[in-house]
This record gives sequence, C-alpha cells and structure tokens, in this order.
Amino acid sequence: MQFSSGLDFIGDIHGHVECLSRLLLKMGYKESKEGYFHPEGRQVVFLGDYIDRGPDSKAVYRLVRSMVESKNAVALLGNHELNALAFWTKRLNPSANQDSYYREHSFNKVMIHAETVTSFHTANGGRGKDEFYEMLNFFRTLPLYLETETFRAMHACADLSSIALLKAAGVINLADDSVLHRALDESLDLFKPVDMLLKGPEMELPEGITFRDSENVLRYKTRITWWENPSTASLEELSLQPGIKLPNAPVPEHIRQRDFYRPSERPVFFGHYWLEGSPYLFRDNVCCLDFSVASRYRRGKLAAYRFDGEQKLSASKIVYFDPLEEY
Ligand SMILES: [Mn+2]
Repeated sequence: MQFSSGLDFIGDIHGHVECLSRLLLKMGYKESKEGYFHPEGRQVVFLGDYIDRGPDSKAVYRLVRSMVESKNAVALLGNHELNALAFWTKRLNPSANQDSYYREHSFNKVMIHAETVTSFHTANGGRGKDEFYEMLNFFRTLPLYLETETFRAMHACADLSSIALLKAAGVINLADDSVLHRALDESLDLFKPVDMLLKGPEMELPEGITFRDSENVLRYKTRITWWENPSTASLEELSLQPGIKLPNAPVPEHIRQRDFYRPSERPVFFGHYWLEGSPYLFRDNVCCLDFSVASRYRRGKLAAYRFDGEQKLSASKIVYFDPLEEY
C-alpha cells in the first residue's frame, strides 16, 4: 500500500466500536457505504487488538475490515488476534501431553475467547459462525509490522533483529499455512520473532521481587521499556508497568546486554502497554497509543497520533476520545 497523505495511527480498540467511530469523526473522517474515509486522503494505521474485553468485537472487526478493503486503512496484527488464531488452530503434531490446539482450551482461556465468539452469535440471521471464521482468515492477512522510510509500526515492540528475521524469511503476514504453524508452534522458527513484535520483551524480576498488576494478578516478570539503554538504566526505568513502583535491585546481566531502540531511529508507533492518564510520548521517536480504553479499573481513552512525516514526534499531535468526558 502506498501512503500519499498523512497517517493517523490508532491504538488498541478491544471491541469499543462507539469510541472508535467517535474518534474517527473527531479527526475529520466521514462515514460512507464503504466505511470511513478522510476527505483529504488521510489513512489510518490500526495498531492491533481489535477484539476481546469490550462490548462489540464483531462491530470493530467489521469497521476495521471495511476501511482496509476500501484502502482507507492498514490494520496490523495484535496479540489478541494472534491468540484467537492460536485458540482456533489445531496443532499439526501434538505431543501426548499437549492440547490439540495451539492455545489450550482451559477454563480461563475459554472465558477470554467466549466474549468475542458471543458477539457473533446472533449476527446475520445465523451466519455468525461463518463470519467469525471469515474474521480469522482476515486476521491472517494482516501485516505483522510496517516499515517505511519515515516510520515503523507494530503492535508491541520494534525489535530490529526480529524484523530482519521475518524479512529474510519473506514473511509479512500469516496467510500462508506453513507460516501460520511456524508462528504458532513454540518449537519452530517464526514463533519468537512474531511473539517479540506482538507481545514485547519481558524480564524475570530479581529473587523475592513481585508485584500485582492492574487486574490483581501476581507477577514475577516485568515488561521491558525496549527503547531505554539497558546498560545504564535502573530496574525501575527498564520496567514498563504503569502505576507500579519496583524497589531498587540490580538489573540482570543478560538484560544489560540487550539491544534497544535508539534515539536516532525513525519514529515508531505501537500499542499494547495499557498506559494511564493523558496521552504522552515516551520519547520524540517512541509513541505508544494504548491508553486503556478497555480497562475496567482505570479511566481509559482511545488515542491516535496524526503523523505527517515529521521525524521528531510531538505530543501535541496526539488526539483521543475519552468516553467519560463526552457521553
Ligand atoms: Mn496487546
């Protein structure tokens, strides 16, 4: 896809279709039969996580798909879409102690995936199931990342070695059957790079240090701020858990050796990290747009960055829709 005019990057939506259409209208998009479009030719880059958690995953899927098909948007694959593919795809060679699907059908996992399935239940006078499987096939066509001369975008982490690996393998999406299995099977070559781009790196916390996340789950690992220089940063600076204060402890040596996304790299846009408060930039080339619209515990917003090719980003170009402010 060619990008001619400006791009509007939109973070994690998670079934909040009302917030999405309000944000598009706020940015000057108009509704037509083929979905939303911008009169000046601007296009949207959706950063993934369309489904689960929110009130209407089916409606978000339909809106995103209509914009992709009318060339008014590019939609990237998020970890929730990848998880749905893993939940609904059977392993090629399950071992005796493995579930036959790539993501196990445990009580907790079924609960997570049931919300999205339920949103299709009554669709189209009984065509819901067909449309659900069409959605899974659509997910397989979504790029794992975007890279142009002026920016990069992916769901969670701009790990350059993972991007290089996918490039060398000629992989842009999961449409090909063998590529899908290589990305879903932990023992095969594409699992790690796809996992890295869509879920981001984590580190184990030093012995004895744990925290409870926003959903009150006890955690022994923390997500890493992959744009900070790990050879000089503190444990707290390297930990990406908004609202959590970690005690001071040494950073593990293998983490100190990690590569990181340098200040000299082109701007990168991503979602995934459940940020809080008013939208801000991590750095002038690092822009996370997930402001927790789907959170049950925080006051979330749906955020977008209005990009016109600038190589130094500015927080003043972030716009958002805050459901509590406007309803
Ligand atoms: Mn995510």
